[in-house]
Amino acid sequence: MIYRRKLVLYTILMLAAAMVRADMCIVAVGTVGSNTLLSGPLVGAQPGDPAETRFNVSNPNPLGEYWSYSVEESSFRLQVGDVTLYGCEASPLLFVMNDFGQTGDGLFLTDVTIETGYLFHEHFYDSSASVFTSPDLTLCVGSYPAEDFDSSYWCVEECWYARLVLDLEILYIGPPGVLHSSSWAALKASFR
Ligand SMILES: [Ca+2]
Repeated sequence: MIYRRKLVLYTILMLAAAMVRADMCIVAVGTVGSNTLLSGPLVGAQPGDPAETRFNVSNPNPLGEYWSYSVEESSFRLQVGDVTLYGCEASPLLFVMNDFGQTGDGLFLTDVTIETGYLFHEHFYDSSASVFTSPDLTLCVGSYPAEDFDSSYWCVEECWYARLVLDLEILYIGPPGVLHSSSWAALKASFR
């Protein structure tokens, strides 16, 4: 029964992914680990506060084991506790790698300018190269718990000594229309 539910959900996700092949959504869910920010809307965030980032990507650029995607600025959302920041600047690129140099799998977004000049970073890396089977995000649809990555850097930075560090609980990759908040519980329960 559980297997059947997984299969049905996976099939739905894959069909949805195929329909919007160039458009995928990355959602990271976790909590605040530490906060040394000095100013701005997230200065009051406390360790343990719930955190979530999401953004849509498009325009995959295949570069072998290392693909880049354009992040859609208007889709970017960072939520920490009861504070939500929307949008980012300068068309950042998300990089996804699979078996890159035969050393690992990962997802990398770096130096993204968001509200009030904060810089946002999101790196999740698996040195065993077993978490992804392709740098094509449409082939990576699913949910990935923090344990799947042995290195993470997910934070909001104000300067080199002032940053809000986020601890990942689970990463979702899927079509934007599927990854809305009401489906997270079902996804989490079904995939893992
Ligand atoms: Ca791999």
